[in-house]
Amino acid sequence: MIEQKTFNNGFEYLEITNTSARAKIALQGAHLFHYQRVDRQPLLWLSETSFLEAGKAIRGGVPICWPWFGKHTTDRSLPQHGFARNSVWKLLGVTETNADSSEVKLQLKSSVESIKIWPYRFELLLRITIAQTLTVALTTTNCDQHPFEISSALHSYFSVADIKDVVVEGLDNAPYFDALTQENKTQKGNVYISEEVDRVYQKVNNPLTLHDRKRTVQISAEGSASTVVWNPWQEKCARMNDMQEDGYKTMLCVETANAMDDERTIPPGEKHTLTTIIS
Ligand code: TA6
Repeated sequence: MIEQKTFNNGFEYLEITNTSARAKIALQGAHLFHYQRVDRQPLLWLSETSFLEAGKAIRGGVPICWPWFGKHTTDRSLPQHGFARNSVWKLLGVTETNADSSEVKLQLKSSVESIKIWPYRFELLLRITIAQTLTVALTTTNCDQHPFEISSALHSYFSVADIKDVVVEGLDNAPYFDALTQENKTQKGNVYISEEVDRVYQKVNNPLTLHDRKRTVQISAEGSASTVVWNPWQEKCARMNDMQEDGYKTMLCVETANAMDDERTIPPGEKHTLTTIIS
């Protein structure tokens, strides 16, 4: 079942329910901000103080970072992580393949406004499959006469019982850029979080496993060779106006990306799909 709902301030979202799970997707940013299997705790973390209003990115769920990841390389006045997550997408439709699986399709096309920011014609299609497994697939189509380069991320916020107990397995020996020290390093063993972490891992070509006291989550990717791991920790969290003071204790971002060395160039008329599969 799918229902179109609105918060009191007019912020529109979709609520999808089937025999597997319940999910909520804001039309702004095609932003999945809730996914919960019928027999489980919510999979995705959502800040208790997140904005849920036009023009402000939701703090949590799966933000779509596109057509650039991080700060814009030349124009700092442009929004961090691109404009897709602050744009209102169009619902193309929902396919209920069967009782336990629903596929929601949303579209964002280039516009006069977008071309002022990023001078290319494009079409974005997001397919979110709500089932026992959560799949988010972002397809970029180059509708322009010129090739363009994108960096992007499905910036997933995972809900965890206690960040101190979390282990991320599968990044052993992966090179990464440490955004905090601006240094290139190599991961040794599993990833543990006991301070602010902001890392872009490269050469990631295997599923990752997030071990949490509550559960184990497998994160697989297609069309991606980079993964971002982020936790703001205490000080940065306290400075964020859309994150509760102790929010860092119960979340971890593990983001399926095309970031830094994994940026993608798309020729005219061609497509690229970035997919994260979470089970
Ligand atoms: O994915 C990690 C990161 O790039 C961090 O540097 C931090 O800025 C985070 O994204 C959140 O960014 P946002 O623009 O959503 O506040």
